[in-house]
Amino acid sequence: GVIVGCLSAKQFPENFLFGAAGASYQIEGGWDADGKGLSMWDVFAHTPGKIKNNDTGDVACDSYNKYKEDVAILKQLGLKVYRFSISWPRILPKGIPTEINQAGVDYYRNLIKELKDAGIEPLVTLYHWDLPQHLAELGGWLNPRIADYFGDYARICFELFGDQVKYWLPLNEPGTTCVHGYETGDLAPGLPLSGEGIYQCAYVHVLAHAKAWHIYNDEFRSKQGGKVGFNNVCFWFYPKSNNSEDIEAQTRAMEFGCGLYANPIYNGDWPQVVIDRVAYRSKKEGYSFSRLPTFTEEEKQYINGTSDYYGLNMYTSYLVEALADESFDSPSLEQDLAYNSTADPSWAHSASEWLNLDPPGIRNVLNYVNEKYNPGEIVVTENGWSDNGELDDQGRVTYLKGYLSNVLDAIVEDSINVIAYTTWSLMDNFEWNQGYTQKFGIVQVDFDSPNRTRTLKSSAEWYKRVAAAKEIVD
Ligand code: GBH
Repeated sequence: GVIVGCLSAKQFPENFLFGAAGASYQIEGGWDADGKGLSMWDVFAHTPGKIKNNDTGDVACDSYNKYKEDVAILKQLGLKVYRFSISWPRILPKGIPTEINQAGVDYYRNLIKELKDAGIEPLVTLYHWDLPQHLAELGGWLNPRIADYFGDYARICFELFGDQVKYWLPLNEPGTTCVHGYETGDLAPGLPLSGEGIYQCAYVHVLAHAKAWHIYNDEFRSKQGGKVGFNNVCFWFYPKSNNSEDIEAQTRAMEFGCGLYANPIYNGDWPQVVIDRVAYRSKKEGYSFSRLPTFTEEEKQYINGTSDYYGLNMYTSYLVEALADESFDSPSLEQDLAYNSTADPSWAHSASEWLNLDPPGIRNVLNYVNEKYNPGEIVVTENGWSDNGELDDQGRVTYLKGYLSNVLDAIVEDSINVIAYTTWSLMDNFEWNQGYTQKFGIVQVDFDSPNRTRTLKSSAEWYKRVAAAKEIVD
């Protein structure tokens, strides 16, 4: 027959959810309001010299008071999902279940109600780095008992909010905490335990995630019917040349980055490449054991298959070039990795040193994750661009257009089941050790004004049209 009409552009699926993301410490403020306990980020940011300009999240975007404005903006943009995180010490001031802070519970119940009334699905992260300080002092992510504390906290959140929440993510980016909190020490809790902290931290995160999933699965799934996903940051790495050393370096980069956390959850153990590499170097360094902890058979059973969807954080790509082993006198992740990573000179730069523009990278990662872990559903839970905060943010529009087109191609051409996308970030916010110097929002926040005035940027206007049309618009 004759096809009438014009060629239609590729469309996102009818029920695809467009949204935006944020995290408690980065936006809420109210750091000591109404009974909230201290988190390790309060302590870290209050320590002079840790954060650019000694900025803190004490007030941040003041979303503790202004959440209704945030929801109104999401609604105005026609967004259908909001990813936010719960501050553990706002619910449990010491992190332990003996005392529940009712004001904190009310805050999140009100936020969720506001979202639902606006037709917006809450996607809730239980932990986006603001560990109760009391638990940090008990050893934080080096202490396997934190998994038990996390389980108690997760259960309380499922009980308090699970009637309204269908998408959960227990942990945000274990990899970032383990590398920057426990290897280099430039993020909280600031422990430069080179070569050792990272693996113990990864081990405890995997156990904690699995515990939260099992608690939901055993005690809540049948009555609440939600999903508990695994969140992980996976960047894309290209080998710098076609020689076998660089191709092996690419494998190491993917397996020590993405795989270290995802493989235990989806395949029940660390990636073999990581097991072999850390064992080899540990032995040469004189250890009688590997710096990488071993999962018992029981733990392997317990952690395997503990994710209902994959929450992917993806921002950027690198080229990797293999380095040869030189010395064995100081354990470090850097030497375990044994590669140099650089950006291709043709990629545009953001305001963040680590973040460059390579749109095909996200399609590569979606294919990699889909083949390797077969996660069923994928939500892109973070993806975004930093600049200096200008309202006419054409760099961000270019970035989002490129990355979203590649997400669409992954859906349409590669048949990958991506069901939602929450851009990072709804608003400019506290960018961890960079303070307020790097802006990721599609909405500008005036940090000089006590009102923390919110103003839509060009990217927000553009994203609104994408969400309405369910296709990439100019
Ligand atoms: C995400 O991490 C976080 O989940 C989110 O809270 C954050 O605001 C957002 O990205 C933007 O940064 O100091 O040069 O060694 C993304 C992964 C890992 C990227 C740590 C920055 C530090 C680079 N991040 N990395 S560097």
